[in-house]
Formats: sequence, structure tokens, C-alpha cells
Amino acid sequence: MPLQDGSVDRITHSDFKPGLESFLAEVLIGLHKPQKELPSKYFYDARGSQFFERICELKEYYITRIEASIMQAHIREMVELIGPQVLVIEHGCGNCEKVRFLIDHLNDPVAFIPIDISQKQLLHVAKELASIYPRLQVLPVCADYTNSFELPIPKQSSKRTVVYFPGSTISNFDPIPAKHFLEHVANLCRPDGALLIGVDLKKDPAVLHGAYNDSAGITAAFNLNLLERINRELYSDFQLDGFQHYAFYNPRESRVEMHLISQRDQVVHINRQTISFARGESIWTESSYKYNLDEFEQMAAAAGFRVERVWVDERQWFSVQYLVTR
Ligand code: AVI
Repeated sequence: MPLQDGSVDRITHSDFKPGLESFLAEVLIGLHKPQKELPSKYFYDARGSQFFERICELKEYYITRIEASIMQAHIREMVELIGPQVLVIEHGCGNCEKVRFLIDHLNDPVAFIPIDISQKQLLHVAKELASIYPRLQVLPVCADYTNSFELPIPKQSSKRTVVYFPGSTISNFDPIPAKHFLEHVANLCRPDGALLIGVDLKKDPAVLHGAYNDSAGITAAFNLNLLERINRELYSDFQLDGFQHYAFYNPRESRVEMHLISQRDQVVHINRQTISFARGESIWTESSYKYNLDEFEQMAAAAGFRVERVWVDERQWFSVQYLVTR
């Protein structure tokens, strides 16, 4: 569907946006499991995305700051490895702030495919990018990128496809889906494709505790907004003061787990179904896996990638990695 404006030639929008039915279905499936859970991808409605932007500015939340400093320190080396005239793809691009830094430094990129579930923001940033980079074809795709869908084909051929996946979003996939996602990316960008990815590393659990239990309570609000969203969109009746944010590092599984703990025995109605919660029972809302470099290299290799270069900060808290297809 072409957009109705002057940039119509360069912006073609594909819409695979999942409807409310899949949101409802996934919420009900999750809440009927013995360990209740909700998919973390649903954090990011407009309000949730605002909370996440505030998390990224927190002193305790080191990820965004360290990744930006690694990108700034090594961008020349990165773009040299990537080479000229590439197609860039970003899954879950949000406001595209991070990818703009990369595009600014690339040598004559030919096209950019931003993929995001939030259509309004996606179309807004796509238009903005098309006007900032007049030589770049921008092909936004509105989709839940954890499902399969077809990508548009740019008009101009490129020398290589590069997928950019910053922010350690890979951390929010369980190990098997993480490997499947990397496999999918490898298939997308073959032959001679590359993946530039941010990967969070193992560190002192006290640092992780602070990052996911910030003193201003923004992460708690981000977590609780998931219930508010379900109330707003699925007309359920979660009482927000009946649940409390709880996040901890699970060293056996190398992940930070976020939960919402029921403060009392209570019931919640969603779509004519009644869900009971015992006092102290949790809804598991997110996992954030922390890797060491060897573990990530093994997973990448199993998915069809070779790790070509790794950049880390001086404390080795975070890595940006350049992977190429094998
Ligand atoms: C997006 N993702 C990498 C964040 C993380 O650190 O796992 C999401 C987040 N959850 C709580 N704070 C940030």
C-alpha cells in the first residue's frame, strides 16, 4: 500500500499487523499455564514504549549507554567490515534512533527495511528517514517479527544484506527461539550476509538487580503497564494495586526474570473467562538472558553464523558483535 505523499516512490508499506485476536489468544494461553506467563513482546504499546525509553535513560540501566559508547568508539571499523551499497534490515526498529547512527556512517546504503509491530510510529519514522536520506529506499514492514512474513524486494540490488539487532533484544528470547531467530536471520541475509548485534554479558548479579529494580520504579511501571494494556485492549479487570513488580537474577538459567506477584487471592475476568490468582502467585512477564562470549558464539555457529569481530566495553558488561553467514 503506497503512502499518500511525495515520497511514494521510495516508501512502500507492507502490513502483516497481528490483530487483537492473537493478542487475546496469547494472553489466555499464557494465563492458563501452571506457571502463569505473558509474552514480553506485548510490553511495547505506546505507553510501554515510553516507559522503555525512560528505562534506557536510567543510571542503573547500563545497556543502552554502554552499547552507544561501543558503537561510537568502533563505528569506522564496523562500516569497513560491512562495506558499501548494502541493504539494512532492522527487526523491532522502534523509533529507529539507533539504526540512524549506523546509516549515517554507512557507505552509500541502498535500502532500509524497518520492521515493527507499531504501525503509527513505523510509518512516521519511515517518512522521516526517507526525507533525511533521499538516496535510500525505505520499505517499512508492519509485522510481529516473531512470526513469518515476506520481505519486500528493494528496487536497487545491494552488495550485501546486513541485519542490525541492537539493544540485546536477543536476550528476551528463550534459548531455542533465540537460535531459531538467528537461523531465520542467517537465511534472510545469505549469501555473504551479516548481522550486527548487541549482546548483554554476564556480570555481578548486584548490577543486574539494580538495572531491573530501578530506584525510580520505572521498570515496575513498565511491567505493570502490561496488565493495564490488557485491561484497555481486552476489557479485562486486573486491579493494578493487586500485583507487584518482582525481578531477580536466576544464575542457573543465566537470566533476569521479571514477574508480577499477586498481592492477594483474587480473580480476573478476560473475555468471559475467569482466572484465579493465589496470594503470592506470579505471572512471569519477561526473561533477559545474559551470555558469555563463548556461549553466544556456540549458539550463533549452530544457527549458521561465524563471529567475525566482537567489541566490548572495558568492564566487559556488554558486547556488539559482527557475525557473518557461513
Ligand atoms: C529490550 N530488552 C533487551 C530489555 C532487557 O533488558 O531485557 C527489556 C527490559 N526489561 C526490563 N528492562 C528492560
